Amino acid sequence: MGYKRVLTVQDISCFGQCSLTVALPILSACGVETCILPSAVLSTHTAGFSGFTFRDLTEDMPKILDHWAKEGISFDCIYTGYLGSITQIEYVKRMKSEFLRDGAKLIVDPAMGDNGKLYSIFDLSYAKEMAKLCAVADVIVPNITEACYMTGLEYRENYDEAYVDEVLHALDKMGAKTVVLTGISYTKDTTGVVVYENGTKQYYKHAKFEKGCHGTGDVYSSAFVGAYLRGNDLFESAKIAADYTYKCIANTYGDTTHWYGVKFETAIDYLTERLK
Ligand code: PXL
Repeated sequence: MGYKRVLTVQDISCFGQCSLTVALPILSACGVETCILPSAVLSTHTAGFSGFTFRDLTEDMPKILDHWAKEGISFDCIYTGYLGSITQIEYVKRMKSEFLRDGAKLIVDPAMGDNGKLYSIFDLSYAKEMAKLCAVADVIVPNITEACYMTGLEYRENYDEAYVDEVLHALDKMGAKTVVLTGISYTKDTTGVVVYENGTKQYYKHAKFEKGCHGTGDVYSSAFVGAYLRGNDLFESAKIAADYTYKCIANTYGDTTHWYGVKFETAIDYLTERLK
């Protein structure tokens, strides 16, 4: 497969182990050249902290893109996460048309909500625009909350396979042909990921911790993109990312002082070993 170059676009939460402070080290550990475009700089992430600062970097984006265009810079993959504004969604579309090499992929984690709610800075109009971006992406990595906000489907906490089929059908109708749907749990003790590709679906499940941890969506997506760029197929990449994320949670669980993120560094050796 050779040495790949990825651009990841998401925020810098200076404290809190999410978005770029997770994606950059994980992708680098996967052996992928990792370029970044910060969407915003926050003092902390927004889930559980109050009074955080938020520097929106929307205005810098076109200038950075203009410079890259002049330099002839291009990527094997663009992977987007938490964006700072609706305008940035438009800039990601520009990135797709100008900076992807032949055969390169746009992978979008819509990163805007969890547990049936949008994160504090987002609203329905953002979700609507995100749906349009997901419609033109090669692969999307939503959770059920994000899928529901994008498709207008009712969010359910408890569901069966028929409901997940409905979600996949709605995403397909929206234009998303390849979906890695995370956090799919049919029993109290298990959770997993559904990979939907060319109209068929595969499910990988593993043991579930009683409580969710913050930042696991970003850990999962980063490991998924890293494994995929290392030449694994979609389902194998989804499994590697699930097993890695599980270990990160296991290494954090029970430490009540570490409520804001997961200790993803403690399992990096497991991830690199899996990719050998
Ligand atoms: O992990 C998703 C995420 C990323 N960035 C910021 C966040 C969150 C989730 O709350 O607040 C700033």
